[in-house]
Amino acid sequence: MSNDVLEQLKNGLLELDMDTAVEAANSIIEGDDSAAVKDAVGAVTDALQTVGKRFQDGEWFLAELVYAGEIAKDVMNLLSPLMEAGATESAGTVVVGTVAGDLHDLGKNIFINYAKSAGFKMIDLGIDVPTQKFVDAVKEHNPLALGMSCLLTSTDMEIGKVIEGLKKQNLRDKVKVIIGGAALTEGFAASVGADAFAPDAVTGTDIIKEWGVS
Ligand code: B1M
Repeated sequence: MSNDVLEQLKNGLLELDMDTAVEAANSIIEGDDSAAVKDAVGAVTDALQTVGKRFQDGEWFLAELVYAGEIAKDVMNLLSPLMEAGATESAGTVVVGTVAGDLHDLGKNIFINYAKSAGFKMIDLGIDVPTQKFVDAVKEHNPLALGMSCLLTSTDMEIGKVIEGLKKQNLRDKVKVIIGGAALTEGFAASVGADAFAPDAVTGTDIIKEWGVS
């Protein structure tokens, strides 16, 4: 795959040109190369960093943020089947969701796809997931790990609430907790009693792989 296609993909997002982005994603898919798909996911992530910066700086407004998110979602939906292509037997079950009040799901979905490709059975609770739904899913599925994604500083306290909810139901010792998303840090994870913070989906998958073998 040439760097031109990755540039085309990034430009599609940064120029809010859905056709260009989808065309680039399709030409990556035709190559049927999982390394190229990883590069493409990296290109989408880079472009979204720039989108976030433009929004933060007041250069772009909500409509542009929303449309860039839609383009990214369509592109990720095209790339996802190739990310899962390596999946074999189940390495364990992981329940994942985006915390209450938060509607961001692109990063969570990337983590889900990488973990699936490593053989994990992923139970996706979706976005805006209330505490009780996380706790009920842990009770129901008895997973190796519970994953929470959070991109807003205004919703990061939801993670502590879920961990407290697990404790109240005597479930905390039965499940590892991994968290990720732009609003979080390793220090935050330690402060709320999560077992790990994943700065990206690949690291997150490596962490749950370690838990799976220990
Ligand atoms: Co929003 N948004 N957004 N947004 N948005 C951010 C997060 C923001 C940083 C932009 C900014 O101002 N610079 C800012 C948050 C500021 C803050 O809280 N400090 C922000 C804001 C303010 C908002 C709104 C409040 C805007 C408004 O309405 N005024 C609103 C909130 C809505 C809500 O959730 N209640 C809002 C809405 C949206 C859209 C819906 C338009 C759209 C989301 C579309 C979607 O997800 N379907 C959107 C987008 C696209 C962004 C940015 C530009 C990109 C986010 C993204 O998808 N990044 C974002 C700017 C930024 O992040 N720099 C921004 C790419 C993605 C791959 O990265 O999710 O970090 P990320 O995931 C990474 C890792 O973090 C990790 O792996 C992924 C890949 O390696 N990871 C995990 C994530 N979760 C993980 C879980 C794991 C493991 C790893 O285990 C469980």
